[in-house]
Amino acid sequence: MKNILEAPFLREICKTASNMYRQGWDERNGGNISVRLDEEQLTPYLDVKNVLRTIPTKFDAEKIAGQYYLVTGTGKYFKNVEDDPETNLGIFRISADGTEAELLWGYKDGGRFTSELPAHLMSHIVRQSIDPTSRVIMHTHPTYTIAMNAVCPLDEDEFTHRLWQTNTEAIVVFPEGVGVLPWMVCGTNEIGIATAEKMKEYRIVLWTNHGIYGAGKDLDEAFGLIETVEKTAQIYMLTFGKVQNVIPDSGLKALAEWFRITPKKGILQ
Ligand code: 2HA
Ligand code: ZN
Repeated sequence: MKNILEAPFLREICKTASNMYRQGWDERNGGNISVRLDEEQLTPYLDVKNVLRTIPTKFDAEKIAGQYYLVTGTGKYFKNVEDDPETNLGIFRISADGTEAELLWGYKDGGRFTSELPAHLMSHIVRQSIDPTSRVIMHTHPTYTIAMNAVCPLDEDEFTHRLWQTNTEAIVVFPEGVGVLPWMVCGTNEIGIATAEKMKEYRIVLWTNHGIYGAGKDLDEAFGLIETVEKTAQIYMLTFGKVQNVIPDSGLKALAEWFRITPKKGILQ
């Protein structure tokens, strides 16, 4: 067997967690990441028949039975993932009936997957059904996005419009807009269901007064989406109350035409 610590998927999640920590988005145990893996990616490193232990998923994940996931651990700090992946991360398969995670590697201290697993797996189910190449769900606490959400109406078209008006690349990177959930208790199946419902339309979902969810085909894409929202929100907050120039709707339409993208209907006049 090859050394799993050298597997590209592990190196990449370690680098991503460190990078997110350095952005200041993942204080303490804030944030969580899940990556869908293929059996063929794992077999050079692991005996996938060797289940270390099973952990109840506490919701019905039957739609993704048999799938493999690499997921950050509950209570674990992004700051520490790179130095000790085997304690801070786990790899498991969803059992045939969808009620258990069959642990194959990681959570070495007896730990378990993130408390936000329902929101992650329910979002994976939705995003895969829209785009079979979708593999990553990322949750984090980006400072300026949370600040902007606090000073804007919860209306997602209004929020999306303000982002698009602030930064030229915003409409190009997320033409479908940004979903916004009202404040809810985190870690519950309810917030998981609400997040997944938004994921039918959006790859980015804000949790009011909490953080953001991003979906992508790989870690770079999910990170890049969140990074673009955060950069835009930073500009919004730095200029809040003193704005002289925003991109007019005619300009946003011209961008959409030039980049051949279809912005969400009903936002531009
Ligand atoms: O895992 O971010 O939403 C810590 C969190 C919970
Ligand atoms: Zn959170």
